[in-house]
Amino acid sequence: QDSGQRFVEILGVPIEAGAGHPGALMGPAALRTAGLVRALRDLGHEVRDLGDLTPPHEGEGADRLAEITAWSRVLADRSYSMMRAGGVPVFLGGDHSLSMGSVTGVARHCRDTGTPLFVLWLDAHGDFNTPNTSPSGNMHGMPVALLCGEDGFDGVFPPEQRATVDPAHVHLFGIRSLDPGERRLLRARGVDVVDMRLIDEHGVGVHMRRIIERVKAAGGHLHVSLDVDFLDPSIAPAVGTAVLGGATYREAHLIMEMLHDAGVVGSLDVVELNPFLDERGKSALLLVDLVASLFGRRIIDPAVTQSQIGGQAV
Ligand code: B3U
Ligand code: MN
Ligand code: MN
Repeated sequence: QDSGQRFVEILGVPIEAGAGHPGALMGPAALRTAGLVRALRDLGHEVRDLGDLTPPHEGEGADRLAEITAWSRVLADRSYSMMRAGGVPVFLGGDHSLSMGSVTGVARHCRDTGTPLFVLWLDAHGDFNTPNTSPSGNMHGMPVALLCGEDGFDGVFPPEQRATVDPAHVHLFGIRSLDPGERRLLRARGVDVVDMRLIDEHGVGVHMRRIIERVKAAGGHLHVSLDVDFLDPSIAPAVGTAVLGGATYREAHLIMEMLHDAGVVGSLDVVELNPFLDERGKSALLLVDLVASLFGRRIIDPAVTQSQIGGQAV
């Protein structure tokens, strides 16, 4: 599970049918332009760029649900085969509806291998709407509900292609915008929601440590899904659904560094980057730096050991 040892496979998923604003389909190109591949290679990783997934033809001109269904099926199969290949898959969005496919593929592989799957969802939003609760109808607000097996998504995957995530293994992090229906559902399903109130009171480190320890104790696979709107819009303006009060530059880097040191991350989505809304590439460049932190970039090897600060991970 150590992301420092295995090769990295990058797949662009230029989908924007799940979002309210066009532009996310340019996300993979912007992340490559910002130097994602080079940053990972400079850290000593073997990186295979698989290019972009091709839009499935069935989806074109159809309604958005049909389009996302077509993408999700193709992507889930691809994600599953990337997992079987043994690397760390990195999915570049594209809007957050892509996680319906990416995480389903990861979940199929974890089911095969008997590995407990945990999901860390870094986002301003809960993304736990269903077609019945969604105020907007936008599918990027629904992927976690689909992944947790909620009703209303019957057409997306045929039953035999479905692979769900236990809602008790989902950690939503950075949350500051929930719709009434999804808030009720999240509570009913027992999803762990680390909202901004908890982050302000305890700091991100306390909650990240708690989540990491849980995944480690279970010998689990952690899938990280990073929505650009997790970050404060002042540092990452390139997103169609910006919400004030997001993660700071330093909080975001600390999270990535802790995840790297824990060695539990087995797959990653970087989603919702809308380069049309960026300011001179600053959001794309920040995302590349965050991914680099997740894959091992650090300021200096820690000189202070764990025991010196009372047993907490350094
Ligand atoms: N919860 C709202 C807003 C939203 C969720 N995810 C994003 N926006 N990106 C909705 O439309 O479901
Ligand atoms: Mn969001
Ligand atoms: Mn999201």
